[in-house]
Amino acid sequence: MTTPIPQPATVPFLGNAPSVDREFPMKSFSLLAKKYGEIYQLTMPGRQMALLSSYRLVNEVCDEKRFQKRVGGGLGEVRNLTGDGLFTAQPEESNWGIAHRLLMPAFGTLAVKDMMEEMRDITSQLLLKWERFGSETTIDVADDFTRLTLDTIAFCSMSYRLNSFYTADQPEFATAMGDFLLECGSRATRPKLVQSMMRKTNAKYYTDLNLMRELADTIVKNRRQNPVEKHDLLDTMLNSRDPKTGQAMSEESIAQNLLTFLIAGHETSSGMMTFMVYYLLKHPDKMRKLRAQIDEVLGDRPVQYEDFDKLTYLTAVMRETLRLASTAPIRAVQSLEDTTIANGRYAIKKGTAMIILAWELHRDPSVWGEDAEEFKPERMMNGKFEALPPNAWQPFGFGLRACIGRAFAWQEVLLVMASVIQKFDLSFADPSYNLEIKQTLTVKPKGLNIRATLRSDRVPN
Ligand code: MNH
Repeated sequence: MTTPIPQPATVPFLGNAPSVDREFPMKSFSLLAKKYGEIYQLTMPGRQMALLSSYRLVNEVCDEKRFQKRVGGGLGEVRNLTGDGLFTAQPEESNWGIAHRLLMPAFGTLAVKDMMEEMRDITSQLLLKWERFGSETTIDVADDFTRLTLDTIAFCSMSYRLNSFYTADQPEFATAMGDFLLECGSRATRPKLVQSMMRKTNAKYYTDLNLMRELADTIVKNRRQNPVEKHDLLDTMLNSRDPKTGQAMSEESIAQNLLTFLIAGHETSSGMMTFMVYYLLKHPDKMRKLRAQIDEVLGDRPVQYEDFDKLTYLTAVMRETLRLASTAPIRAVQSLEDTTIANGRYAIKKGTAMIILAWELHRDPSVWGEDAEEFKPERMMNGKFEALPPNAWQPFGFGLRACIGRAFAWQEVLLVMASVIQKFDLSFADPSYNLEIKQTLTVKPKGLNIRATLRSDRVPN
């Protein structure tokens, strides 16, 4: 006998929509999880979803023989731009396999290692800006990290300089992308009829979309006509063939994947670095410990690839930051067949959206203990990370559809954070700052302003 999945009371036409905060759905999902437990369901306009919070249920739906990625909601809207590109492809779409096989080696640790100097080029722009600003200027960290990650992925993937550090506002392309992603999230919560009547909003949505699409098309065409020596990701996509089918990627698919890298590869990493700054400023003892290790390993010289393995505490801080603050916190899978989960307890229909709440998963006391809410990088080192149960820590997703950019993001964050902490003393601009979160497709701290002062105890490099 199955038990009904708990569900808050619904209202006519809107279902459970009134229970979900439009600006910050994740907060509502977490509050509902506290009230209804490890699984509950919601009826939203046009779809039904089950939300999972406990380790045991999430681990069960990570079984790829029974469940696979679902592209719906906000991610489904992103398809208007990126189509069947890697991130937004439906499981059955063949372009996913072609791009995946062709690009996996290009995103592997060895290939990413070769991008170190390009990443350093952009990092040095951030360091110089903060140095020139001096300790009196308030820095919007999320903003500058977003400039950095967007410029880095554009430069590394297609040798294109967005030059975001040279304008007071974000460049046109970055603004278009930010607005587009925000609107994708909102579209997913609106009834179709309401959406169709929002003419101004829709016009702007497609203007933003076209601006991005045109830039990507131009870059692909230019490169086709003017080949370069450099082996960046664009070069790989233009000139390699899928080892399995022998097929090349179409120009459309290349443009869609370039845009995919820009989308998937910037907010997640910049949000991660912003949360890291927040947690370190909130825990000065951890900041001191991290600084001591960075000084010990690097002294006064710039960080090199070979140093990363020795920066064990930095690695632990990164893992712990992504545990407490997974910047891509909401993902969906669906069952391949009608089934039950939790030893036959709950019935799940084929195709129902099952939402994995990483925010809750990463706080499950059965895995993380009673101090799960606390920021403790020590739990992520000295063999403890490797000993975690499977799928317990999954900020990068899991299985076939896990993040392809993990090595890229990891190297970028190591480089940037080691350099920043080596060089600057950071402090809250407002010492009474309390964490607030801004949600788009990803999450990041809202209104986190800091000061960066060149260290007085030494002048590195
Ligand atoms: Mn990334 C998929 C998180 C950085 C490119 N990424 C995913 C998924 C998560 C994720 C979670 C799985 C989504 C799902 O199941 O629907 N990604 C992150 C995080 C960071 C990150 C937390 C940084 C921190 N990602 C990056 C970077 C790039 C990138 C950097 C590109 C350079 N990610 C992708 C792509 C996919 C993906 C592409 C889709 C892979 C696939 O489905 O084949």
